[in-house]
Amino acid sequence: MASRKNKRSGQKSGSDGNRSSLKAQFSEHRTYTIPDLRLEKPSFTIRQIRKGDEICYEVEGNLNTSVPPIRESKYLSKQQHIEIYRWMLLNRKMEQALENLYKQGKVVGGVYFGLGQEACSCASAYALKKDEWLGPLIRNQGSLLVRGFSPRDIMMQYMAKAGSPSHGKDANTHFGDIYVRNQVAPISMLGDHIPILTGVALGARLQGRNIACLTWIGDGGQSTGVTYEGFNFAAVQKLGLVLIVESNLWAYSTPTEMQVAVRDLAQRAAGYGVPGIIVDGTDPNQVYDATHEAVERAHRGEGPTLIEAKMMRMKGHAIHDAAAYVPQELFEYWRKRDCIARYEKYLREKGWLTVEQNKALIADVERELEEDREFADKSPLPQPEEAAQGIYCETGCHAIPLKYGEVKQKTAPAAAKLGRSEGSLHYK
Ligand SMILES: Cc1ncc(C[n+]2csc(CCOP(=O)(O)OP(=O)(O)O)c2C)c(N)n1
Ligand SMILES: [Mg+2]
Repeated sequence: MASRKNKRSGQKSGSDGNRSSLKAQFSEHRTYTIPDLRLEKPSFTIRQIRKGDEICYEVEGNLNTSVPPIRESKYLSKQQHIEIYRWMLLNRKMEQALENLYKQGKVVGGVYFGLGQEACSCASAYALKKDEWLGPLIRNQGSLLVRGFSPRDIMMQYMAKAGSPSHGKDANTHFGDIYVRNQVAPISMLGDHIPILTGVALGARLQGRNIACLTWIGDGGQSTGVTYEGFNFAAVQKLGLVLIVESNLWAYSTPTEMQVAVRDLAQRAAGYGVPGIIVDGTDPNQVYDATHEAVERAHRGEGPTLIEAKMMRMKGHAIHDAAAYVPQELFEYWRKRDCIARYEKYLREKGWLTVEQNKALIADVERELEEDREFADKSPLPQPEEAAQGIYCETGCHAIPLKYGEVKQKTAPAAAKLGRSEGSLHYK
């Protein structure tokens, strides 16, 4: 190798200078900080073992630590705390109602649960402004509620009723609303929402607005190619994507340890050159504050943020999966960290929710759900001839109205022109 001067260190590199040049480069390495808002950092891992002919998992580490408190929010008012608590309750109780409907044979297809993840779904969607966009995953049913769909919409959709958002043509949460609620319909392909929401943010920028677009991805889904491609594009173009990685320890029956080499999924933010942050996904205040700050960053045109929400999927992949592969003590550990029970306790200790007020709030949620369940149950199935309606392009159905105004520029400004602000990347 020809000997040449190392630009940074001014030292000679080449056959005799390789070692010193490497040393010089390493000493110049930047370290990258991922803020971690958690008040507890669980110290255990899941290991695969063989018992005779069976493959199973065991937990290694300490599961007997005390439950962390809820962190104070820097931004939420008392009223907003109560609202988030109510959304989480509605989310959980609606899923319980869906489970019952399934067991009564009234659901078409499966039921997917966000049990234990309600704080992540509800508090993040709550941080979005009304005219901004979201693209939920199948477990983010809470975000649909926050966004203005009613439990009856969701129950009718699961029962494939004529009056459901997709008029009985698709199941579970495969529906959206691009006109009023600015919600891109979920599909099952993992990661595909990321380039789509990036595209929505680009569309808004072409119309002169820097908006936040919120979407979620699982620990498993974060490893797909489309996740990387979509997020990288958002990073380069400084588009306001807010990506919440739902780090819930399992991708179907695969523990996170067995499909990624990084310890924290937020570390991947460094590879995109964007800020990453870790929150306790069972703490609504942490989820809200981190999402709120990411939304503000999006408004300033500074680009995407990656938020890792650590929690646990408290049921199987879907209703057909008993999750027998999950060590029972993991469920016990996370049950003690339940987002709703802890938030209720937090609100009571703050003096913001008395026992009576809580009872009244629960009764109100149950009344709403019962009314909606009855309405959904009694509503008709579609007529056979409706099956072919609204499927193919009808006149005007491709005309998508501009949301934010006329297109102001033909091409998005390159990241370089916008200026890189390394200060916001938590480099030390
Ligand atoms: C591209 C793609 N690959 C595989 C699947 C099948 N699949 C659906 S969900 C899932 C596991 C997802 O795990 P994770 O991303 O951790 O999300 P979680 O279920 O934990 O919320 C798999 C493999 C799919 N829908 N799309
Ligand atoms: Mg997962």
